Amino acid sequence: MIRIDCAGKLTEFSRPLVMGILNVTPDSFSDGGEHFSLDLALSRARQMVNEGADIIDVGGESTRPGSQGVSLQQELDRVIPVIAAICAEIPTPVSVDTSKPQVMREAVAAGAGMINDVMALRQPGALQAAGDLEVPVCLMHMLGEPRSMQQRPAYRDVVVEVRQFLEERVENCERAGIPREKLLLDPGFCFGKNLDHNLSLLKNLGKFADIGLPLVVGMSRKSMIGKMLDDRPVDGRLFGSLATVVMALERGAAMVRVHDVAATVDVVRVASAVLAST
Ligand code: PT1
Repeated sequence: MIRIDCAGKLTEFSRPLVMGILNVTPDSFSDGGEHFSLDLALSRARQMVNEGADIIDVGGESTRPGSQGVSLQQELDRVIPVIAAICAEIPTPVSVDTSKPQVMREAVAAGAGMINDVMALRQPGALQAAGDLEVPVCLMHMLGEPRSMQQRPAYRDVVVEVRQFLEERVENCERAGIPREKLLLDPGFCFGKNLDHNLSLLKNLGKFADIGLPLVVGMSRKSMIGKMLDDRPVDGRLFGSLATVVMALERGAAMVRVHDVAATVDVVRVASAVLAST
């Protein structure tokens, strides 16, 4: 049983959750700036909910390799109206994909029920903000920063090091007054990892299970899928992405962060039926 309390939207699930990605960035890799107006963002959110999304992840700062950050004001202008509009209309929980404490605060005030931070609350003030807000937090591993993280990432043992990092961040959260029960963990596929690192993390995802916190994974349409398929462009990566979902579920993932909600919900339903059988 998976349990996540998103600011009063208590969700108990007997199967892993599907988090639908809503990028509100003009340069986003998979929606080409399509979802920039409030109306388009809202209709995309509605569509993902109709397709069975359990939670909508709203992000205004691209974190894909090579990208630059955006200013606080820019990020607020992008995500806050979208979160407010979704929360006013749709009961589905919303998470905010941000590393900035002020964005976390305003997003939760606008109705967001979860924080998804690729920096794992390492920005100054982020631990404090998340502690004050009392919503669940997804802590993700990233080596370096988006602008340069893919320049020769190196590990002695990627699985051990990512695990150590996440456990350390959990300790930091607990010391800052954020209870363990509020935390989810994500190994951060393609965040300062080469293909071998990513494959090793996926194959060994089960080694994170005994930390005892729900695992989130995001591989949807990422470069690691493209690399395994002769450099297939983004729009041809759905089937490969679904294969990674099955393998992550088999290894205990509690939540998958994806663009293609309808397809992923079918995969999750079928895979979890098999996994629940005797
Ligand atoms: C993720 C994630 C995220 N990914 C969580 N949040 C992104 N919790 C944004 C590429 O190499 O995995 N987990 N928020 C998107 N980031 C990337 C990174 C997108 C790399 C694409 C690539 O293609």
